Amino acid sequence: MTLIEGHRPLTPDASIPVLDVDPYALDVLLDPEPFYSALRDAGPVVYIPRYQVLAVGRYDETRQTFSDHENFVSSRGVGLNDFKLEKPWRAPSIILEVDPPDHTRTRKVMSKALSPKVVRTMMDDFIATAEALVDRLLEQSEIDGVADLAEAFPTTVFPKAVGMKDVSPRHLVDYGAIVFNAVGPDNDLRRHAMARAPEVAAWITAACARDRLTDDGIGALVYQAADAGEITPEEAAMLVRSFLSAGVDTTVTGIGNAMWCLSRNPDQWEALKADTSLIRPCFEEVLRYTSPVHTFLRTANLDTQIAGHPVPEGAKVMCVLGAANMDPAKWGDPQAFRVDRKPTGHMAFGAGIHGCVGQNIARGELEAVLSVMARKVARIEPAGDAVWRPNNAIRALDRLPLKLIPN
Ligand code: OVM
Repeated sequence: MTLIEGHRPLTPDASIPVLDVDPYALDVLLDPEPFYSALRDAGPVVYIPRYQVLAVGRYDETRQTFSDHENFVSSRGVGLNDFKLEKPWRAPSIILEVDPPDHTRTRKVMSKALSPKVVRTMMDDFIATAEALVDRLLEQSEIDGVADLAEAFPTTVFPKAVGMKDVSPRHLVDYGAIVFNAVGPDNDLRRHAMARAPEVAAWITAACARDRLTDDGIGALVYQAADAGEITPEEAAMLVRSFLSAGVDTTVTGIGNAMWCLSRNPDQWEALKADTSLIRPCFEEVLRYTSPVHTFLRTANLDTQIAGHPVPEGAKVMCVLGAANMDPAKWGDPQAFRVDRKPTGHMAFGAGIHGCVGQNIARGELEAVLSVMARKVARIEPAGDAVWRPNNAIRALDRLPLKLIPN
């Protein structure tokens, strides 16, 4: 059988509407909103011939499909490749690309290592790092919100929280981009990522070894779970790899996107400064409004249905989280960025048993950055056009020229 993008060819049920777009075309990745609305308008589930996949983008069906881990599994990969039919580019993640019961055991270890209690012990360092960084940035006439702030902050605090002895910000940021581009089709973005993968992945693998980690970080907590017999030492190394896969590029993107939202909506920055209880709700709104992880897929593991339409075993389903987060049927006025919206139920961290296990640490990082900035920065002004950096799964900025005006 000839595979299509590493999965089985799909003949969709005749009742399913066809949407003839390339969701991974550069112009779509750079400006996804028209695709999001076309996807929602076409139906509750659509067929995309270009990749022979189904796709969901309405809030209800996206949430439903994404949470239904029995019918729509992760163990066959969360990208276009079906791991049952094609060898994945790296050993599968033992928390992301796995189903219960295997998932349950590893998830428990990661949940404990990333618990609110553990994140509280990191907050003093997050705040001190944000203060030093923002003080430095306030002395500059112009900054790049991406390199100077969004990348600088997580690549300082996160490796320290993990307990990494060797840190290479470039390898960490690049590995994230590789991992997320890898879930897309065999396009230029994925090919460029794969060309760099051997070198960057080797660096990452070496950095996950127990003797490369201090004994007081969340990396050590994972190895302690191996000492306690909850996982094997090999599994501990794989779970540390998951920290480094999902913990850097995502928070870099969250901070960059927050700066984009707040620099383009000065009234919302004013509102935040006037009421700092809005800092956490503001970050949730940034996540809803920009969906840093815009798309993940699932694989139907048996003949099933979406919104009453038949879905055959082996079908890949694109779950377009960015479209669900902009569904007017759910949000009323999704195009408005409002720091007081409190968008409970947004899909930016996913949903169900695979919902982001690092969300507490992500919120902690953003709280540190935004609370320090709210104290020290009067205005965040655009100093040029924002440039997006296309990625098959991440909606991130490449450049964001800003001027920070001190209080
Ligand atoms: C992992 C992982 C977890 C979440 C996201 C992700 C594709 C990777 O465990 O490696 O990015």
